Amino acid sequence: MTRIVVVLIGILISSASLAETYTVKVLSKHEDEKMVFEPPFLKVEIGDTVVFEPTEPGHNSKSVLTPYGAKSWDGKLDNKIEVTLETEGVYLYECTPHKSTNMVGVIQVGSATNFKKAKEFAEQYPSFFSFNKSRFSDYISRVEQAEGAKDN
Ligand SMILES: [Cu+2]
Repeated sequence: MTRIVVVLIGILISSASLAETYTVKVLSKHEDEKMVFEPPFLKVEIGDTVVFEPTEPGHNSKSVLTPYGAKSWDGKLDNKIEVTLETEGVYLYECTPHKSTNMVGVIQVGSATNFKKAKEFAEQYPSFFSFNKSRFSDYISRVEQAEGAKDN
């Protein structure tokens, strides 16, 4: 009995320590890009956490497309926000004040269950100006798709 408990605790500890935390910097300028998330594309596993770090003022992070059943987020301006991603699929997010300049990002959690929807959304994303117009599609193109994966 004691042995079973010890094994169970061991499993709990090892699975908890497997969850990772990633930081996305929210920037006004990065190299030759303006109004940008860094890194703009992340591939993580279910249960991992992404922290949006308000590195420079005047930005936020808000999800605009999440997989079915997943939690959305809506960060306040200049506030750090931590998002734990419990549902697999593709997540698209924006910085609300700079959506018109395509300040956007993509996170893939596990397999890309909603890839088609995400791609369509990104293609129709209203970009009022021509700045960085290809960003969403560039980031989406980095999503890894498993062969024969179903899409919902
Ligand atoms: Cu911004």
